[in-house]
Amino acid sequence: MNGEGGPLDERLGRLRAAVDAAASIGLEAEGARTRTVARRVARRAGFGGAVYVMALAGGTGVGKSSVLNALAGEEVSPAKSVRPTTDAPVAWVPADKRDELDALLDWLKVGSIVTHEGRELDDVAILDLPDIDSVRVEHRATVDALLPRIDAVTWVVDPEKYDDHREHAYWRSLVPHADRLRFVLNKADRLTDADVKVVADDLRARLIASGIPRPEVHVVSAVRGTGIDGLREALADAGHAKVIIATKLETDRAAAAERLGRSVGLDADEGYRPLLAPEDRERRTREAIDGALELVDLDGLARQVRGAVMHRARIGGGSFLGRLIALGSSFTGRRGRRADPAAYLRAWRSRGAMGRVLNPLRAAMVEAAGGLPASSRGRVLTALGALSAEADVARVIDRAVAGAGELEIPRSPLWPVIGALQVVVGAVLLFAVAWMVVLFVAGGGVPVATVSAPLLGPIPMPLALLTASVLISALLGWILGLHAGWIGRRLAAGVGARVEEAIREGVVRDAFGGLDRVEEARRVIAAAADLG
Ligand SMILES: Nc1nc2c(ncn2[C@@H]2O[C@H](COP(=O)(O)OP(=O)(O)OP(=O)(O)O)[C@@H](O)[C@H]2O)c(=O)[nH]1
Ligand SMILES: [Mg+2]
Repeated sequence: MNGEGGPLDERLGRLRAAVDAAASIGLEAEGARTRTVARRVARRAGFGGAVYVMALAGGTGVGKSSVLNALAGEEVSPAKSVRPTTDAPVAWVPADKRDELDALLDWLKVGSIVTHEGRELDDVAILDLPDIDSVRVEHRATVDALLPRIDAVTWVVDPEKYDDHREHAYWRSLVPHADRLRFVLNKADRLTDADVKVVADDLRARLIASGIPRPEVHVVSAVRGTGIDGLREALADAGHAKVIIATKLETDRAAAAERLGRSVGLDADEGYRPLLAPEDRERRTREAIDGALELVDLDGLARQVRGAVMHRARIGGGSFLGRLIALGSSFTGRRGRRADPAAYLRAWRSRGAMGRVLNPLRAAMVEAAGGLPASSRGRVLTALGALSAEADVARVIDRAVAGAGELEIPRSPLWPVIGALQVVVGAVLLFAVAWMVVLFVAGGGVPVATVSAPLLGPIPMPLALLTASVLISALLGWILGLHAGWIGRRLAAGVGARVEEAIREGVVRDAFGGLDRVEEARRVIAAAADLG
């Protein structure tokens, strides 16, 4: 049983994978229905293909049993005028295939088996079924359970009974199997030749209206035997049993795959198409990432990092006053606001509404779900993550910022050197101040050395020292600031890039991950439905 999509086993394997894929995105019921078909097809294929099963089906009293008896030339299944007559399926099978048919007939729950020696119909097991329309509703249940397992159907009608809404419903359900479906208009003996033509044409028209494009109609009379030879020949010439079975099973498999495909918005005519066009997906992702980055505020983060580095530099290498201010800021909490990257990142929620991330994400989900049938939309939306979107986004951002702000603020060996110089300069400054105080107290009685500065002339030594130490301290502070600023910027750039990358990755992988999972499931289903 090879077909376009490889051996049946392989095609069924893809169908089973599609069932799992459907279940993984919340479409368990659709998957279960498909699995039932896959099992049935595999089971039937397992019984082998030497003999195909053809069932005579139709309303009560149309002459199903009579047609079988006429084909057999003996009474296989009692035909009576009381209705309904046949309560359980009866099989008429070639005697030499009887044994190998045992398991198959058992699966079909056919207990009543009559064998024949005829050569003509040696690759078909003909089943006479109970009716589909009598007061015995269990008859109909029997037929409904059996029909999907049958390889070919011959639908029997009589001149009185061929326009029943129940029959039409059956015909429509058999449309995919039209190639293995034929019709018998029985009791032709009750009509004039002219009426036979009228009724047969009318029946054909109704069948075409039911979706069967070229119905094969046999006009017979079971009691008179007219048309029976033609029907027997047609059945004998129906083709190889193997082919009939294979095409039946393939039809079932393909229909099940296509139906599953429709539940995830796949159209057999269009082929595979993602729910969300890649460019829309990209745009929504970009919007969500931008929104998340706004909340995280990379510029603010950079300021915090630079502030933290500056703080550390001041403590290590600041002037006396600078260190005092830095230490003071640690205690007053000012540093927490201006130089604590970790706390700043953790507080991302305070910087705006999550809608900036959620809205594009939700829009993407709604756009994607727009391509789904209403019956599965809700469940697939859940699989897309619609219900957990807010929590997912919060988790993505929390995870992206977690730890990123716990920085090891680098210490430069330059800072303690500057710090030591600041101590020396500070000491000189103190010395100069003290000297000036002494001079002041002495009231001019003490001679004082001077240094001569260009343009300014002689300057008292303490004043010169004071000025120089203030200038040098400022210069050292400036160098410290420059250096710390440089380190801070580098550090901030690194942290910013890491956080940005983590946000990007988190949004793409986690927030939009539902779309990936649903799309992956759809691809598996598309492969099963040969939509590659
Ligand atoms: N006139 C005429 N009567 C027929 C013909 N075929 C069957 N009958 C009669 O129709 C009645 C019902 O025939 P069955 O063969 O039992 O019909 P059935 O479709 O098997 O009916 P159920 O088993 O109840 O579903 C019997 O009385 C038959 O004799 C026919 O070609 N011409
Ligand atoms: Mg019958």
